[in-house]
Amino acid sequence: MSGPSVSVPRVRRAVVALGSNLGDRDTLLREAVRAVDETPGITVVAASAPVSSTAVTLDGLDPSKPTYLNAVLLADVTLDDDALLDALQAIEASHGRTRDVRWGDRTLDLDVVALDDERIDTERLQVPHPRAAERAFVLEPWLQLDPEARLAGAGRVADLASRLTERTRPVPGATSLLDPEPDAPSDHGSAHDPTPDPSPGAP
Ligand code: A4P
Ligand code: MG
Repeated sequence: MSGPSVSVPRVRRAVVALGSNLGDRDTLLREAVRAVDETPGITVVAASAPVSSTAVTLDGLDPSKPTYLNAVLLADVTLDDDALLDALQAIEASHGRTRDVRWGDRTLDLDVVALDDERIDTERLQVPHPRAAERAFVLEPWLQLDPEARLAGAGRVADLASRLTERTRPVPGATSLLDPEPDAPSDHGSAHDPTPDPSPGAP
């Protein structure tokens, strides 16, 4: 006779993209990484440093909009798809996220970029994220964490990033979002960077 069955939850590796262009962006991203890690069923294993990127709107790149900080985290997840999305949306909501305009300004966006090499296409969730392959602000911070990363159905992340004309910009002195917040006053808390936004494609 067999003993009681014990179900061990399957662990999936998630790639989650973070974005913020309103409020104290650096603090929002750091708090978001902590909140994701504190979620039962999610363990953050790595987080990139934030990078700066020009806002992409439905009309294209728009340097007149507040500049984004973007980052990527890697996490081990035992939640199912709906529970993962619910958890990320609850963290967005508790950090002031409102949904008014599609691709509009936001305090916090958390997108599932990849879940292992799965392809998911439901009403609520598309994975890989349908626009990840064309976004430097997703691919470049991901490459910080895993230079050999691959995106399901699209190939090497390094190859995808090298084909883009759009580039992100490093944030001076920025370190992994898992590191303690720097003590020194930072100038990257404001979405209006003191340095002018270079034209798209500028180094
Ligand atoms: N949804 C489907 N698939 C996913 C997924 N893989 N991850 C659904 C997360 N959500 C997913 O998302 C709308 C719906 O998408 C959700 O209800 C969920 O069921 P949302 O967060 O409410 O709205 P959104 O983020 O504006 O939508 P969307 O179309 O995913 O936006 P994108 O493509 O992520 O673009 N410019 C810069 N520089 N940096 C940015 O981070 N982000 C955006 C948002 C636009 N411009 C940007 C940036
Ligand atoms: Mg989103």
